[in-house]
Amino acid sequence: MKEKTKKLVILTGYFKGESYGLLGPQMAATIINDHTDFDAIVVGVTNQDNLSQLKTALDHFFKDQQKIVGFSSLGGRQDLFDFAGQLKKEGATTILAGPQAGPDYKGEEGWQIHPHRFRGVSDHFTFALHGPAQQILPILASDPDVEISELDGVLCLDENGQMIENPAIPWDDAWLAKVDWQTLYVLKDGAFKPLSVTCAQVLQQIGCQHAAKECQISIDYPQGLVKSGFITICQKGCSFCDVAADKGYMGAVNKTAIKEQLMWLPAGPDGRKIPFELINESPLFSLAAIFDLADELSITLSQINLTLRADYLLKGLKHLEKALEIAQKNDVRILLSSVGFESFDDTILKNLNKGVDRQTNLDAIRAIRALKPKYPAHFGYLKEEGANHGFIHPTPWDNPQISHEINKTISMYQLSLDILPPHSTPLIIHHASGLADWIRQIEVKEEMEFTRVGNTIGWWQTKDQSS
Ligand code: B12
Ligand code: SF4
Repeated sequence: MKEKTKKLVILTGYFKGESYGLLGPQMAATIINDHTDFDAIVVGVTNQDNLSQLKTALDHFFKDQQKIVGFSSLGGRQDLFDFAGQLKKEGATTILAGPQAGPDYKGEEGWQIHPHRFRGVSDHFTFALHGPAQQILPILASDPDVEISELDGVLCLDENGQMIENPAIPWDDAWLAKVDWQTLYVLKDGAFKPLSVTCAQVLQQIGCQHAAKECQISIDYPQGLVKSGFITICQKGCSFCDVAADKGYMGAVNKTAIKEQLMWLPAGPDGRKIPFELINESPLFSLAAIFDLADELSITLSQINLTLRADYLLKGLKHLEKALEIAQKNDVRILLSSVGFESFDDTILKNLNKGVDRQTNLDAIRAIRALKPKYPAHFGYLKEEGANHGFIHPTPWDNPQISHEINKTISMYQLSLDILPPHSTPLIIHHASGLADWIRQIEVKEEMEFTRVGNTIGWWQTKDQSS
């Protein structure tokens, strides 16, 4: 094969010592490698990485070529936003892509008249690309004179600094079929070194069913405000969730694409496909079908990780048992890697618009615990087995009574034993999530300002407290 002459790097946030795959960025790199004359790699950048070494590695990688650097799945990391800005200043083409690329590029709603709000990162990037990766193809295929500002999914500034925003094209299963998992690199000794992915992902659904329908919800004022009350917002799915805001629910991926994704999974040392997370918040109804596809492909699986909601778990319990029987026969492990319990208090669950109550979460835990002895080796849900279930704490609605009740539930049902993660996740309010609408309404009504922390809203601190 002819060696490719042009290069592109996609930088993403990553965790030190890990070896998981990055579905979105790696799918984008695969599409670029298969359809352009660019050689694209993904580099996972950890919090511990030295950014001047990263710069050296990029210089070395691109040599005298124009640097084209995509940024995706940054998790709000300001250091990487700033790094993009620095590269752009030095003449590189910097592209913001992946989930929430559009809102992060444009900035928070109303920032122009409310200067404390997140003003976006349009200064740091040449342009942003919102939505499916194949939209990059006309950009990379183009001659330098092509008008990028007219292409699908592009956000950029015109010569007067006005925002141009073109709608993204719809998701298309034909482009969701292949992921080359060999495209992941990390920074080591000032250069990019390939990283073998040990846990990948298979995309079975785009977005989440819970985010399919918009409805009006009421969310309580935060604790500690002199006034109390509630705010009404229009919301699809959980009020804190970026998937709900970014993708909503775009439906299931077709069988052909899923089959191809399974085929492209690398094999581990034992010849079986490496463990993968099935991306589907309601995976139990179609779980057995994954085994059928594996049979059709004559491949053997090793482990399927599931991320799901407590109510979907209860609804699909019979299907889970059926899948576990098949798993046992085939010596495959099914791991409930993350059940989104989020809280054990009804007020907090209501404000998160989780769509489940405390009792549903407890019923799901009872069901999981009852299944474990039946399939001890082939069913996992414990933290020691690699699970990390959703538990959001602290939240703006905590008060002594709620905390007391949650602690009572935790001890009564011995949740610390097998369910709760070692550390809870504090509530994070991304500026484009439903809760951001809630907090902005409070700011306007009560004439107060909450602190902004990069692209998130610091609900725990008002501006006058921080100064
Ligand atoms: C799969 C997944 C993962 C995987 C892979 C992550 C990845 N970046 O691919 C794993 C398990 C590793 C993971 C980890 C984490 N995740 Co995650 N994850 C998801 C999940 C379930 C699906 C996302 C997905 O793959 N969608 C399908 C793909 C095809 O879409 P996509 O990512 O948008 O990518 C397409 C385009 O955007 C585009 N694209 C993407 N990158 C690029 C780059 C370029 C250059 C171009 C041109 C195009 C392009 O091409 C892709 C194909 O068309 C979502 C929740 C959900 N149900 O959607 C959460 C989600 C994305 N994760 C989230 C979080 C918070 C995390 C963690 C930080 C959690 C943690 N605390 O550990 C980590 C850190 C991730 C990291 N960077 O290391 C949040 C993101 C919040 C945010 N705004 O950043 C989400 C939205 C969950 C949530 N409910 O809030 N995650
Ligand atoms: S948090 Fe989970 S269940 Fe809620 S909308 Fe997001 S993806 Fe769906």
